[in-house]
Amino acid sequence: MLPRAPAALGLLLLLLPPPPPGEATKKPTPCKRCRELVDKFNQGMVDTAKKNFGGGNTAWEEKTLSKYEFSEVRLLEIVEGLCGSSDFECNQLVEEHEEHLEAWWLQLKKKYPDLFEWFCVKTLKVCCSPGTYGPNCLACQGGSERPCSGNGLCSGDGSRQGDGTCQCHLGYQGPLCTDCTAGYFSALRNATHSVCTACDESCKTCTGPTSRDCGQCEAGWVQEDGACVDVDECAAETPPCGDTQYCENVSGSFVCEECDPTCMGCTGKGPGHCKECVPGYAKESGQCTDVDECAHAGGVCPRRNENCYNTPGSFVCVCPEGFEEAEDACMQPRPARDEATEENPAPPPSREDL
Ligand SMILES: *[C@@H]1O[C@H](CO)[C@@H](O)[C@H](O)[C@H]1NC(C)=O
Ligand SMILES: *[C@@H]1O[C@H](CO)[C@@H](O)[C@H](O)[C@H]1NC(C)=O
Ligand SMILES: [Ca+2]
Ligand SMILES: [Ca+2]
Repeated sequence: MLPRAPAALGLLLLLLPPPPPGEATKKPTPCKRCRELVDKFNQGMVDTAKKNFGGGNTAWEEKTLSKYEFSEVRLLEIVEGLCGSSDFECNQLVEEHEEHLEAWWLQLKKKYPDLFEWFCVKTLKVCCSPGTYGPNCLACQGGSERPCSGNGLCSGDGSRQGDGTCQCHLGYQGPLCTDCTAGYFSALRNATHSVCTACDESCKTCTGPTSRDCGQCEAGWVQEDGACVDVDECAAETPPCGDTQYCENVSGSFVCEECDPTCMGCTGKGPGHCKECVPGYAKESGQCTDVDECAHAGGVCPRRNENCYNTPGSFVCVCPEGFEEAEDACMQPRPARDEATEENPAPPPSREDL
């Protein structure tokens, strides 16, 4: 018997709230739960192996060490670390089967060193050995040694579920995942192995790795001198991009990018590739640059005394501070006068509405 553990577990289980009803729908399969438990158990064995009795090798220490190694004390330590305190399902599983775990630990470990095989497959019958599936643990398609020729996943592999059929990895197809899909070619094929390798990006189908091995070209490539070469879509008679965009030829395709905002039409990125400039800009050593209208001889501001400020793409005319705007000039300020008394004879505030 495990000292104290059952009582402690029972108390723990009583104190725990029942699992929320929603959990039931997405709970892990019994096999997955068993596998997790075994993983934790194996980890517990690793952790406790490092523990206690470091160094020294006197006869007494060796004797004590081997005593601990197979002891119920060590088993209890491992079992205590198996489940999180709020993991109801895990604690239930341990409680239900701790006699099994104890029997394996004390008597069967030598004969059945793989706890997963002994506990989850043979004893609880909730899992299958790797490479087998279904209620009776039948061999997967392609055999239990290398299911699906090593190129796919066997449905239900290692569980008591599934139908043993293959879900092939990318590039493979067929019941045993030995055939290559379009876009892949067979790089190796013998009685037991099949390797499919991706074609060059220019091929839709191929018999080898380069653009010269294409059967059909991929969209965006054309057959030329025995190879598939990229189409320059930008050179098409009707350009594929808009008036405010330029076209960039890329492998298998093309992209349209917006012109610089200073351009009216362009052939590439930035203000240096404009066809024409937008109003307010002019080409200056090949680049569309803001025109400094204020620098024009004679000035651009129509009114007398007016100040000119250059802005990107334009300019503004404003009267100097304190000047007053008139039809055709900025007027010098008149001498100051008492505006408050003339225009705002402020009445004393009424208190009645407070
Ligand atoms: C098939 O090819 C694999 C991978 O190269 C090789 O390991 C295996 O021995 C080959 N089997 C046969 C039967 O030739
Ligand atoms: C663009 O077009 C030319 C065809 O003139 C092609 O040879 C070239 O490789 C294409 N692709 C890229 C990414 O430049
Ligand atoms: Ca292209
Ligand atoms: Ca300007």
